[in-house]
Amino acid sequence: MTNPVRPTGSPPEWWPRFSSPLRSTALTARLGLVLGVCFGVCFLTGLLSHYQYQPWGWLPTPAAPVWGYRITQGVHVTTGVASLPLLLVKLWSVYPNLFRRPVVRSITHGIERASIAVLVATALIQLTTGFLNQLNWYPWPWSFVSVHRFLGYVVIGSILLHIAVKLPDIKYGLKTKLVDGDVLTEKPWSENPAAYSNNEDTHQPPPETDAISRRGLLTATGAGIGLVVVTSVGATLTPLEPIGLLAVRQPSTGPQGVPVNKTADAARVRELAMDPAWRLDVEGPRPYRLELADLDELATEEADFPLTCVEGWSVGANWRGIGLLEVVRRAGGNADSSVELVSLQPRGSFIRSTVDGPQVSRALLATHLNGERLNVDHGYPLRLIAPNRAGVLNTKWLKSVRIR
Ligand SMILES: Nc1nc2c(c(=O)[nH]1)N[C@H]1C(S)=C(S)[C@@H](COP(=O)(O)O)O[C@H]1N2
Ligand SMILES: [Mo]
Repeated sequence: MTNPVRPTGSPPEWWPRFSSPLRSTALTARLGLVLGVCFGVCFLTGLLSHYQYQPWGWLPTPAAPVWGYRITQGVHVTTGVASLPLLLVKLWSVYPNLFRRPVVRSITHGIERASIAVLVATALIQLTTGFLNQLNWYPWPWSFVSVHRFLGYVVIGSILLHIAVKLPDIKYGLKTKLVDGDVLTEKPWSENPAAYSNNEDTHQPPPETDAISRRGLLTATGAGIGLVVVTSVGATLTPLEPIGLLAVRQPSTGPQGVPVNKTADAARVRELAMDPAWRLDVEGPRPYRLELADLDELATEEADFPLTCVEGWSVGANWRGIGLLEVVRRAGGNADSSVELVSLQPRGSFIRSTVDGPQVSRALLATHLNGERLNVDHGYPLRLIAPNRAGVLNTKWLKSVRIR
């Protein structure tokens, strides 16, 4: 059997340094397959959750299922996190190719190399910035959402190109069967050197090393992925919370069993929110105001809507409040109105949001969370909570409702 990845360039003298018996087309192809699936799922759920975050005007986000955003964003963040160790191991499995000379052997080969450079660079930036975002850390000056979305298209585009270019190698690598004991290659090197594509230049068997075994490598890769996933997913799956080392927001860290991203103090809104003279201005064809004393009487609707942050954490929660539609109707609007909600918070990116379409009929202006009056950090005296909606769009500490 000929190996289509057999390199044509001659290896440098020190090439044998890279002769790890673990690197093979079979290993790289399998890692690539798993990584490709992870990236694909991550991309699709990313598109969906971006749509839920910034829907097109003519197709507002549905209100059902109420946990929709929890699933799309949860899967997006989890597959993204799992991709990071996988990508590192995959790069390790091929990086000796960086040292092949000449660097560019033909125009097509040059294009292929350039496309891999774009793929590796954008994938690494995408995964690390996404990971830092999940840790609620934004140490860069650009707008995360637009850059992340743009890079998503670039990464997926270059993956498709990469698959097309490497198809013969991928087919060859995946054809190599698993045999018990030796996980990835049918035969030892001496019987089938072609399977060890990166070593064949030396025409010597791989050196005896006491390095990690192939099975050990796979176990370590799996364990690495398991570790980051399991320690992050505690942000979504409550039973895993105690081991959520990478889950920065956990239910038990916030009042009323719900995490808080921005406290009333951090938002400089505490005084305004606690003011007994608080009023909600409802602006529309028939404007009116609600006072604190009106809220208790009106807040009779209950709903179980999860709260899902774009950073990936989420919790199920029970809310009580006033139906948004009722508030809108009293001011002369209806279920087709576009409703803008504005916060008392003086400054910040998330001080207003708009509810459109099916969510208008299901959203609540909440006064209670998990059976208690809202804690000021959760938006006392009144906050928006809507089904199938990103956390950032559930504006806290409301001051006005505008029907447009
Ligand atoms: N006014 C205002 N509302 C806000 C925010 C904010 O910073 N200011 N943060 C949003 C974000 S990012 C999330 S995830 C949810 C979190 O709600 P919680 O603090 O009650 O958990 O509130 C949203 N509402
Ligand atoms: Mo958030």
